[in-house]
Amino acid sequence: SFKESESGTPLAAVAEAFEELARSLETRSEDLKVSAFSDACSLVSVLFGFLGFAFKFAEMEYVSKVNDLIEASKMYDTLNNILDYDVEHDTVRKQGSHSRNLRRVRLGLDLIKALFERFLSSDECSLKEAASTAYGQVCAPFHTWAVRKAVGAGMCTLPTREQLLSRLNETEKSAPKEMRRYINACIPIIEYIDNLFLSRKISLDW
Ligand code: 1PZ
Repeated sequence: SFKESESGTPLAAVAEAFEELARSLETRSEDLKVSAFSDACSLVSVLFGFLGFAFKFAEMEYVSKVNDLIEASKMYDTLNNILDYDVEHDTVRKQGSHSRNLRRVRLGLDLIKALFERFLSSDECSLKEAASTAYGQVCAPFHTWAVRKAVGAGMCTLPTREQLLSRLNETEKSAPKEMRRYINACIPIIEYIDNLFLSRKISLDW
């Protein structure tokens, strides 16, 4: 269950966590630690609770990938170490590998970023529209037909924009600020993760 941070809302807590991660990347220009990264990612899963029962499966899928990275943090210090291991063993794209799960979690972060961007682009935009567009852009290209169909059906069960905001303890006035904080913090983090693959000549078309 969600523990309220001093800043109050779940969205603010998520924004805070990713800002801290982005800062560690920027100021110490350090390799991202597996533990710091997976901790921030696990915080995101609180948002699923506000989307309703149909997204239980998406939540389990996301959480299992994040938990795998938390598990990996016991053996690997940095995300670079994970990639090094999988490159050496030719398991980067192998189902269940830490590198593959990192790639999946990164898609989840990007999905939320795209959703917030849609959400901010106009207050006419319903949650269902915003989520469908974001999913189509970010995740659908990498998902099977069956998964895309299931997600499409689930979209119809999403709460309304107003319901979501009220469940998140936000308003049309307060939410945009937190969403922007998350979007801005995520940009360098997503870029950093993509570079872990690209710098090793691994394409991102999977
Ligand atoms: C607020 C967000 C509303 C938008 C809702 C969009 C729902 C996305 C539903 C994703 C369903 C994932 C179904 C399973 C997909 C798997 O086939 C793939 C590949 O797994 P592998 O073969 O590597 O084991 N798994 C994924 O792509 C992981 C997807 C994680 C994305 C979760 C969304 C995170 C959104 C968080 C919202 C709070």
